[in-house]
Amino acid sequence: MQTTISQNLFEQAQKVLVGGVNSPVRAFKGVGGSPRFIARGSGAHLYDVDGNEYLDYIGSWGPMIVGHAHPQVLAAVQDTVLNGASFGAPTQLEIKLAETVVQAVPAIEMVRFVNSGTEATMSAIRLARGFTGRDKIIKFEGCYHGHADMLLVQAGSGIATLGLPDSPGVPEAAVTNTLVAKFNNLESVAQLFSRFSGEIAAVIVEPVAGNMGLVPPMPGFLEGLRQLTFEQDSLLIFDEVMTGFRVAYGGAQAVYGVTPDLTCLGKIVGGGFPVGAYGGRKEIMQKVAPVGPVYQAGTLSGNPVAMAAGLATLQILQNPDSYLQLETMSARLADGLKNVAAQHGIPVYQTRVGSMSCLFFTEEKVTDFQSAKTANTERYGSFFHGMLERGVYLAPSQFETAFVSLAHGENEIARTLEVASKVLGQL
Ligand code: KE4
Repeated sequence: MQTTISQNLFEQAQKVLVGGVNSPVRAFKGVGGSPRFIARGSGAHLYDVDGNEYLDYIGSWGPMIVGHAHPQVLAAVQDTVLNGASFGAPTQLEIKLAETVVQAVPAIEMVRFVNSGTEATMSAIRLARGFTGRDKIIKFEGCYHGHADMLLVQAGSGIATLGLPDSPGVPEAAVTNTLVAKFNNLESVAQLFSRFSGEIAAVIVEPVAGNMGLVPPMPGFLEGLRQLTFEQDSLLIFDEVMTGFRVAYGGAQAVYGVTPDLTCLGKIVGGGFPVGAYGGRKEIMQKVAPVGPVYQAGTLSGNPVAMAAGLATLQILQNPDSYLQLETMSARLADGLKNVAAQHGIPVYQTRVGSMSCLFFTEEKVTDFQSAKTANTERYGSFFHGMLERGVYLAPSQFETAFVSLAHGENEIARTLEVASKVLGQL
């Protein structure tokens, strides 16, 4: 595969863009090699600057669930942007998308749009602290909620721990109130609640973990978090930036039947444009400025062009067959990959929830970050490059999630499995 232009662009990019990218995972550090520079996307495919075609399982890390350059989304964007890009004043489009979100997610009675998932989770935590008057929060090892200081925290040793900064530049003081528990381990959460009873404002969790590879909640885990937070007068925050409108139109809370107090959204709700959102019960949301004292603001929040892209995307997803198709194609992909790996004697652990899936190169059952880390990242890297060379673009890290879109049909899945069989046969 010829990638000369991508390589030249990568060299040029690294002179002015840190690492040549605007988000670290794109630099291929997790798998080696240099990234492909994308010229355009269409449906399930990406085309790089050297003219190579790829079947895309990143989908911009989740947003492109209806496929790239969907005509309805493009038309909505074009119609809107012709009237101007941004006004810094309210527009009707913000009401329309807000009403659509409120209608889709019963736990969201009121919503605030922001510009990224990071802003959504950062604001939801500030709101939870303002609403409860408490400072501590619980997050889970291996869950990622964006790069706000208080969430860039690694677990220390032991099961239930005080957070330690996960990045230079994050002062101890910023994470002193961040407690770290283990995903799928209610005991580790109960320990923190008994140790810091009355001090914990909220538990924030990816209801389906998508940032340590894909790790589903075990039966009872989310229900247990709901019970513990209820008993302790703490808020339960579902970070559905990745799962919102992804695993179901109503998100993971619709799949598992657990109702959080606050929900964070992103990715799909912007249809590929920079949109995040947080929302929840009216009595909580009323604490946010300008109605309440909890301050949060944003120049481009509710940007009309982004609202139009999000609205058009959700309107396509409202077609009742959408999630059936996503489910069918994703199951075919996941089951197919598992079978092909078995045929070649490669130990893998496959996970899937809706149209999110992950092929862990380990023989362990993956239920949390520790077990996810048993995966053979070298072998994943070889698999990734073998697939990329043959025109299938997977996540450039073992600890990410693969996404199927409505544009991935039978032919696309069959092609993927055919290529995977060749690549796994050579591992
Ligand atoms: P953003 O600030 O990147 O829009 O959203 C942060 C975020 C929050 N919550 C969850 C559950 C997320 O998955 C994310 C971002 N996801 C990563 C993918 N693992 C974005 C890709 C990237 O960092 O470039």
